[in-house]
Amino acid sequence: MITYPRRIEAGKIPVLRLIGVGNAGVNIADRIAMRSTISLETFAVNSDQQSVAASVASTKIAIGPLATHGLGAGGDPDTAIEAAKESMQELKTAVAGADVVFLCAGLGGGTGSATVPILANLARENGALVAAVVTSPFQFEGRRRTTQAQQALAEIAKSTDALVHFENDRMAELDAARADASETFAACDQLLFQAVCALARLVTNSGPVPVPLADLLAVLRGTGPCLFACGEASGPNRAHEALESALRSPLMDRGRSLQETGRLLVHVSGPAAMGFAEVSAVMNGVSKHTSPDAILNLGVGSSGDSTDSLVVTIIGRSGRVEKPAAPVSTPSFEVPKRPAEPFQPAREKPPERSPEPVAAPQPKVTQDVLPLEPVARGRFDKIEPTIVEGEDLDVPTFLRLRLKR
Ligand SMILES: Nc1nc2c(ncn2[C@@H]2O[C@H](COP(=O)(O)OP(=O)(O)OP(=O)(O)O)[C@@H](O)[C@H]2O)c(=O)[nH]1
Ligand SMILES: [Mg+2]
Repeated sequence: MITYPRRIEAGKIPVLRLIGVGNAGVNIADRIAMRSTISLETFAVNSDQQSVAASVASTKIAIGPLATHGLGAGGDPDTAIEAAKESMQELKTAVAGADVVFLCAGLGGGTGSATVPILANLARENGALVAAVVTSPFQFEGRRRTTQAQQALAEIAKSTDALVHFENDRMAELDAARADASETFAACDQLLFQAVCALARLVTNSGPVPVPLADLLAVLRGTGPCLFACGEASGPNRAHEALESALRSPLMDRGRSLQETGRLLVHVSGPAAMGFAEVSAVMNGVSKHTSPDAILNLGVGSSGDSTDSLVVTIIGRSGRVEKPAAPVSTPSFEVPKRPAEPFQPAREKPPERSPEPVAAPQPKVTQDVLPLEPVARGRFDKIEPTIVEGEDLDVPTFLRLRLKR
C-alpha cells in the first residue's frame, strides 16, 4: 500500500535535506553539496570525527564520541548503535523541520548501516518523506560486510518510503574498463549523486506533466537493486543524445537491463521551449528496449534555468516482468504503441498462423538454438561503442535482433 507523507502540501516549497551517514555517505553528501544546483540542505553525520571535520556539509554532527572515541565504529554495527543512542538528541535535530529527507550511505560498515534506519524512523515520525540511496559492498570486502549490509537493507526498506539500492559489484562488473578501485568508487559516487539529484527534481518539479508521488513510490519501493540512469544533452539532437547517454549509464547495460524491468519511470526535463516531439522521441526510444508488459510512467518537468539542456532520467526496479494486476495509479501519459517489428525476439512466441493444406506429412526438422547471446565485445571491450538510437551498431544485426532460429 502506498502511504503518503503528511508534510508535502500543494503549493508549498518543501524543505529538502540530504544527510550523508558514515564515511561513504558523507563523501557522497560532500560531492552533492559542491556540485548540485538543486536547493538542498546538506548534513554530515558520522562517528568518525575526522570525516565530519573535513566535510563541506552545512551542518556537521559527530555522533557517539564516548562509544567510538571519534574514530568510527570500526565496521561494528553494535558499537554504531551505542553511538547513535548516545547522540539521539543530535539525530532528532538532524531530521527536524525537513519535508523530504534523503539518506545516503555505503552499507556494510557500522555507522551508516546502523544509523540510516534510526534516522529514517525519526524523520518519518516527524511526517517527512524519506528516501534512502545506498550501496551494498563489493564481494571482495568479505562476507561479514555483505551480511551486515543485507540486514541493514532489510531494516531500511521497512523504515523508508523509497529505497534506491545500488550494488557495488554490479556497477564494477558493468564498468570493467575502470580497473582501478578508487575510480570504481568514484563512478559509484557519481551514480549516487545523479540519483539524489534526480529524486530531488522529481519530488519538487511541478512541470507540465508532474510525476504523481504514488507512481514514484511504486517504482522506488522494494529491496531489489534499482535501475537508474540519467543523461543530459543540448543542441538540436538533444532528445536522442540525452537518451543515448542515459542508456550508456553503467546499470543500463546499453539498454538491455530495461527488458527485465516491470515498472519504469521516465522523466524528461528541459527548458520551457521543449517540444512534444522531443518527449515522444525519448519515450519511443525507451519503449524499444522494454518488455511490452512493462508499465511506463512519464513525467515532464521544466528545468527552470536558462540552458537549453534536456535531461532524461530513467528509474526502474530490476526483476522479470510479472503480468501487472492493475496499475497503482492512472499513468499520466499514454505511451505510444510500439510499431510492429520485423522480427520478434526469440524468447517470445511466434504469432499463430492458420494451418496451410499439406499434401503429405513432412518429416519434422529440428534445429538446435545456437548460443548467440551477445555477452562480450572481446578485444573491442575498451572501445567506445557506436550507439545509434539506443542500438549498439558494433553488435552484429542478427545478434541485436536475437535471431536464434
Ligand atoms: N560509493 C562509495 N562507497 C564507499 C566509499 N567508501 C566506502 N564505501 C563503501 O561503503 C561501505 C561502508 O564503509 P564506510 O562508509 O567507511 O562505513 P561507515 O558507515 O563509516 O561505518 P564505520 O566506519 O564502521 O563507522 C564499504 O564497505 C564500502 O563498500 C566511497 O567513498 N564511495
Ligand atoms: Mg567510517
